[in-house]
Amino acid sequence: LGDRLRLERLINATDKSLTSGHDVVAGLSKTPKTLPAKYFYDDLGSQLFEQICELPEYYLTRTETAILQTYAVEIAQLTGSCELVELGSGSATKTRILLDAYDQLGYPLRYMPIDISAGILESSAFALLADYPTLEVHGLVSTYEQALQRLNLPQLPTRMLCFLGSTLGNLNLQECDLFFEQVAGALRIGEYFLLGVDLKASALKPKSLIHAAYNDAQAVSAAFNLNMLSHLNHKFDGNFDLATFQHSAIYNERSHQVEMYLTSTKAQTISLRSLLLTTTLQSGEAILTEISRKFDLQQLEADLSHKGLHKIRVWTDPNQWFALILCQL
Ligand code: AVI
Repeated sequence: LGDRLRLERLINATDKSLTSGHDVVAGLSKTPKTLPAKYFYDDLGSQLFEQICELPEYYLTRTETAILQTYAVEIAQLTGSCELVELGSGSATKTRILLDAYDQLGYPLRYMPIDISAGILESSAFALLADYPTLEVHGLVSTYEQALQRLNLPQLPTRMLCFLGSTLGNLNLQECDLFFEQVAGALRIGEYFLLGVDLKASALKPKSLIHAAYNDAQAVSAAFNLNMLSHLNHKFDGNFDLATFQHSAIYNERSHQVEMYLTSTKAQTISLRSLLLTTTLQSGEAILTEISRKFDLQQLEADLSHKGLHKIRVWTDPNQWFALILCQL
């Protein structure tokens, strides 16, 4: 495989500070308390997320996959030959649909997966190289911010930056605004941005559907949510007792977002020793661990175009649950 694979770590896994933990301290010092969603994704968390994607209730992945399967060749025809750069590549299952389309049109296959979890990045890169004999992979173990700064370097081929799975929904309004700016800053004129987003509840999309996706019968979502605490325990020498927290997720109709919480079932004191942080929780006190925003297409297109990312085409499923937007800088 040698010359077809390059993996670079912009973050060091043995270094206990994915960040300084400053964001954890800030979130737990607020009322109500919050924790940053990126701490879901240690290797186990990434695996649990892959399991979520296969749950019957989690319609997002299969709906986006179906849209990609239907339109990948059209996407490849619109962009022409380009390198695929993917933020939050995970297992890269959906990427294969795009690679197949570019391959079918006879374009060379280049892929730059970017993920915060080294384990999943490596295993997905090996699997792709085995299945695509001409593919070249240059992976980055990195946060989105680091990677986008890094992409802002002169490179030869045209690139299409892919951000699939509605991960955009996990950013709040300000973060989203900044993210679009960073994307626009990382791309050169004429390059592409392919964005997959989950849409708001509507006549064709009951709220109960969205609710069930985050409250599955097998409780994988609950395990995923709780795993953040064990990740924080390892990373910051913490003493969260997972048995004293309960998962919940609600669809907030006013803000069109799912809110995921971990609620303490008793009054307790938590410490994260390497952060020198001690905090108390009341019985019944909830920590917000994630928002998952659901989008209005017109609003989103306006926000993108405001940052110079102009819509080329939009594709949805027949029920308009999910959308793929191709933009060009
Ligand atoms: C990664 N992200 C798009 C998922 C979502 O649906 O917001 C994370 C997730 N949280 C709970 N289930 C899945």
